[in-house]
Amino acid sequence: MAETGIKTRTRTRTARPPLYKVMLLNDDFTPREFVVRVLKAEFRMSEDQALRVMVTAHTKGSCVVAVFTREIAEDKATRATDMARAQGYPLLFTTEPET
Ligand code: TYC
Repeated sequence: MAETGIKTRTRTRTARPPLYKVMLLNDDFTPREFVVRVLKAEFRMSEDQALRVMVTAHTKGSCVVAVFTREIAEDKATRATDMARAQGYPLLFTTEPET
């Protein structure tokens, strides 16, 4: 075959893993200060960030806390929810795929 002198190359990019949102759900029983404490402890938020997320969930029903790969999102949601269960609060963190 004739040499064209044109070189074609295919560059393979490593696929990024799908991301999952950790959601904070509102409830009528968990104290606001406790929600803030959990957000700071499990998601390394500042007082300011934690307050903002807590108030958003409180007024809108839910709030995105953070985005991670699936395993980390599920792990953090479970740990944060367990922290509340240990104190007898119904506070709930869930995960969902980012669209
Ligand atoms: N609604 C709760 C209260 O009035 C506080 C709260 C905020 C609970 C956010 C959960 O995700 C939540 N004590």
